[in-house]
Amino acid sequence: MSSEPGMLVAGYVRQERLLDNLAALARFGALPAGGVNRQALSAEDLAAREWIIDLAVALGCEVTTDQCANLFIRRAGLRDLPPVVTGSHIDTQPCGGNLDGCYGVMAGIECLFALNEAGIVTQRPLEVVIWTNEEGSRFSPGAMGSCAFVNPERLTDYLDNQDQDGIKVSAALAECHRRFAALGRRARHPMAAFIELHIEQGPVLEQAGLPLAVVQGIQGVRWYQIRCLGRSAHAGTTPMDRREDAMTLARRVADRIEQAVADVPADQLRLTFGCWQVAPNAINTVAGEVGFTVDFRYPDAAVLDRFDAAIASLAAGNVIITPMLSQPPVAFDAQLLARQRACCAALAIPAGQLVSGAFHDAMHLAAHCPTGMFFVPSRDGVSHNPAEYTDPHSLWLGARALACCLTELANPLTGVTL
Ligand code: HGY
Ligand code: MN
Ligand code: MN
Repeated sequence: MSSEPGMLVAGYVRQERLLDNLAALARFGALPAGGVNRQALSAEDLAAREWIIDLAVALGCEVTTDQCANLFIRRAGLRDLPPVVTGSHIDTQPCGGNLDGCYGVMAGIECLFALNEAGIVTQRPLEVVIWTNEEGSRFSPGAMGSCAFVNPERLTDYLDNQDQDGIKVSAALAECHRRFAALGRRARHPMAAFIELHIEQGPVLEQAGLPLAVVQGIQGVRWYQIRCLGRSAHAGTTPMDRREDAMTLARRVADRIEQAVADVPADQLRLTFGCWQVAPNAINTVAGEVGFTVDFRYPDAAVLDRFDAAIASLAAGNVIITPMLSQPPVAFDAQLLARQRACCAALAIPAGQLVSGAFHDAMHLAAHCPTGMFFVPSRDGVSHNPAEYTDPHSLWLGARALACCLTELANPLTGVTL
């Protein structure tokens, strides 16, 4: 075993234990045909949180929470310094895979196992964080927990947001806090560094034949809700020229949005109209109201700003536009990236580099402390789908790189400085 603490701890990362814990987590909200539905602050999410809290306590960690129900699993250090932090999310899409977010959390837990078995106590404390509601599929916006941690004043903007059953964020948070009333509360606290390990969710690493990537940053994102208003009417009796068909209007608005980004290179365009509501949604009634969401991603802030202007120009009396998420592109910390690359080299793990197409909690943490990410490949580039899969060896390599990095960063006395 290497004498270097980071290499030593990486040597105790065990693939089978990581896979077993990922499989155990996947049982919370498992869908009969495969995949998981464990949406933010749902019963399945709370049950999974309880299981992870028990695991963390058995590892000798202290678990605390905050106003947005983020969970902080803390392994004490020799000195009361700002912690080195890892983590991700365990909430999923309505029909998601077992790895998105969950891999980063369980690999962080695996690093705690490895540290205990290596008998290493780091100078800095280490924390594994479960950020609340990263997906944003139940409650908008996504990455709510990490945003509220870095910007505590933003939570009040979200408390009245509702899910499709009319349940408010405030009620779901209250339920979670009741369930875990015994947990101590943490407010926003300084962090020495945050590293998130995540699946790539795209095809780049698999095409390059690489098991790992040091992520350079995250492209920007815009989410909008568009409501198109018409008048419901009889499908059989109403002449076409007497209709105010909200679906016809919605299709026109969507076409205008596509035209607004017609100059974006096709291989870089990421425009999605993912969620639709039609009222009254009856085969023989002209739609009275049609709502749909817009998700646009791009790495260049100027293009994102032009998109905002194009969307704003579509507003009218019968077209109501509500911004839901606006996040600029993020570049990760250069010194941390160098440290990550050095760990990959020391472990002889071939590592590529890329900018993330998906957003992650790291996009908010980058405003709070030096932040970086590792990616492992996604088979066929598929994610947000039960077919989401990464080969076990890459999952193991990613956890080893994370363990090495966290240990080195948490031992400032070994000459590692950020
Ligand atoms: O939407 C995203 O990029 C993330 O996967 N929630
Ligand atoms: Mn994710
Ligand atoms: Mn996701």
